[in-house]
Amino acid sequence: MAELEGLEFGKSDFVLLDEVTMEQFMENLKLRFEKGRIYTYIGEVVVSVNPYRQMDIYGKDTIDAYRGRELYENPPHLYAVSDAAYKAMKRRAKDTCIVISGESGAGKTEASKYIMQYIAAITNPSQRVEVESVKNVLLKSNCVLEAFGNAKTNRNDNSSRFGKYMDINFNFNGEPTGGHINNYLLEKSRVVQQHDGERNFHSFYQLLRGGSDEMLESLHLQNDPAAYIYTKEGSLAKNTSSNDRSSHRAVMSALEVIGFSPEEINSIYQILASILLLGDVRFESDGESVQILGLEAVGHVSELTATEADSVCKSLLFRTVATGGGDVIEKGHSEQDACFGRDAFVKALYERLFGWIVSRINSVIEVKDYDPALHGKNTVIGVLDIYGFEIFDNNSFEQFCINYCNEKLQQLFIELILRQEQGEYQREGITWQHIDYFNNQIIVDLVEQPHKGIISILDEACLSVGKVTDTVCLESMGTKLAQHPHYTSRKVRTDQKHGLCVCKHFRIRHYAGDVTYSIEGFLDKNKDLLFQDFKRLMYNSANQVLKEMWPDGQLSITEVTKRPLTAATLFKNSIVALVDKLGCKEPYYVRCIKPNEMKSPVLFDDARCQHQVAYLGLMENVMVRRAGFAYRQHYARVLQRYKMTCEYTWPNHLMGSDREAVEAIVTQHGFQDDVAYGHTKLFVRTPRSLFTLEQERAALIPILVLFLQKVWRGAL
Ligand code: AOV
Ligand code: MG
Repeated sequence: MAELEGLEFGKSDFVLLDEVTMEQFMENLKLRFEKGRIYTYIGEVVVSVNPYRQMDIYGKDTIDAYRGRELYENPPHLYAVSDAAYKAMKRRAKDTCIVISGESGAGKTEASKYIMQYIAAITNPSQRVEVESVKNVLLKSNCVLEAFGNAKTNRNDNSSRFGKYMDINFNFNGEPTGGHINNYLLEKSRVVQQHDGERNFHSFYQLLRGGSDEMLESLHLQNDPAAYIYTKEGSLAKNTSSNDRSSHRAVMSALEVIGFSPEEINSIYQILASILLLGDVRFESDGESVQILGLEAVGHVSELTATEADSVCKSLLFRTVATGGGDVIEKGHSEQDACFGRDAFVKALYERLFGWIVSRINSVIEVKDYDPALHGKNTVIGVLDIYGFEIFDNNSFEQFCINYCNEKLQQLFIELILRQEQGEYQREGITWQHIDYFNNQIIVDLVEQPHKGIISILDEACLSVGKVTDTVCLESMGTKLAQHPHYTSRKVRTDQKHGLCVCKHFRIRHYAGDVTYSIEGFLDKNKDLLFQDFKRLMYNSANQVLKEMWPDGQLSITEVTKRPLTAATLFKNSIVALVDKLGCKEPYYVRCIKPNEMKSPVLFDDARCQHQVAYLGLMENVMVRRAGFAYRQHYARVLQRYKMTCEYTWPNHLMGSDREAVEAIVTQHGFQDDVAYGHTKLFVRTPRSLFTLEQERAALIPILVLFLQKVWRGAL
């Protein structure tokens, strides 16, 4: 309830709209944004609009105001849902999760950081050292993960290019005892190529701009991103250099605090340097064989990776293959294959580095020696911050995966919101009416169904023996999915004279809008082929950290027979597991909205916002909340708040139970037809009734204050 905010700030809960129309919804959202009220509820769901400016609402005072309070006691805030999730976890020993969704740049990562800061601030009042250190690592890990997993895109200057799900574990006292981070599909293609106006991962620029002369010299690097192919394009981005410098210091110190050893930190930067240097290695063919141009760089790479220079050259130029007869031969690459091999190697180096950093952080925060018999149930709050829905000018395999992931999360939202409502009514013994949603299951099926879905068709093409090209695969998708209402293949005329048409694109009608994907590169990215020679090269490194990242390099070529799962299938499996994990927790939702494309703090682009409200299903969310009962509250709470409005309950009621006392209040105000009595809670159908009570209470407060003043002065 909006008791702490005047009506000039609009309605603090969309459920309180006079009518549930898109017009009223948007009017309220806009008004609140313009008044600097970036959070609004739909029941327990927080709708957040990115303010694109620093807000003074995250300080210690605010944290204190929200600590331990109920949702409606304060203006809407991330802190209120964080507290609700924390209370559910602590009081009822429930595993909970906070799912943050919204498109790229809508504010998910920032929200996840505020949520974690809040949880850190309200726990461990006794400042126990081991708890403080867990909290510290959890908070510091953000800085490291963002450096290595985020990049400037055209949508967001600090876009997460990986998905993150973080579990925070608590003991029976509600103190954090540890945690675990799961990361999802890092967009590794960015290491070798970036779109116009975008950058590589922050880590490269931070190193090149922030590393000391001594450090750069030892890594054989120059302090200029423009000097390297992989960072050249992104080096032009404005206003980034000073950030890069200060971030480098922050990352170095975070790595230390987390507990990375100096050798480990050194290895991380040696890998980054090797990647930059490998980018500058060229190949030249004289028609017979292929040579390396840039042998100096190769020498540096071999030094930095603690491998033999000859072996590095060999891995770049040849691949070892097992013949049918069991012989092993070395096959020289074509120039094109050598480039392909190098890029795959560089991408894998970065991906494994990232994965290793995550697992290293996990090893520090992992809950050790927890004995439930001794310490009580170990409960969890999960925070999900995963890449948002993306539509770019050119959409590729990565966007396909990211958008599929968002379909799955939308599916979960639908299921949980309905399930939660239904569950609550059932528990409280109340009948309710069903509301229809647009169910996006049909799109989820289009992507993931066995044998028929897009991923299956891609996998089939990747596993077939003959060389299937992207376009052939697309033809096959076009045929198999022709009848699907959410799928179209787009033909492009390539030969005007003969009228030849070739399919290059396909379009999926996603729940959030139509996205046209370019098929080019899909099969390669899905196959994700990396020549075994590179794996062996790294496994044989004298650097233990590097070796640890490449355990599969120990297999000899004759042992490598099984085809690895494709990238899309691995991703699908990880998302299915994620959804299962979230599904069995009590969910809290933050739905983020991006107000404009210009990163402006004052612009509210009506059309863009309305589109997001529509596809996030927020209107339906309000309707479900209202069709059932807009408000529900424990009897004791209702009584405490409104007892002054009823002669039978003020100052104390003499009825048998709180429920009977609440019935007396409701009857006195004449809205008994608008409520239902649950086993433990009062359910109110329309906001109007609640308003009546609120108004009456507000009118009585000055009288009450006068009354109390008189009592204090001894006048009564
Ligand atoms: P995202 O996580 O949703 O996008 P971010 O959380 O990175 O989006 O937000 C993008 C930018 O918006 C941030 O870098 C801030 O400048 C600004 N911003 C967001 N929330 C706030 C806030 N509460 N207060 C002030 N500024 C904010 V992506 O990771 O691209 O899907 O993959
Ligand atoms: Mg993000």
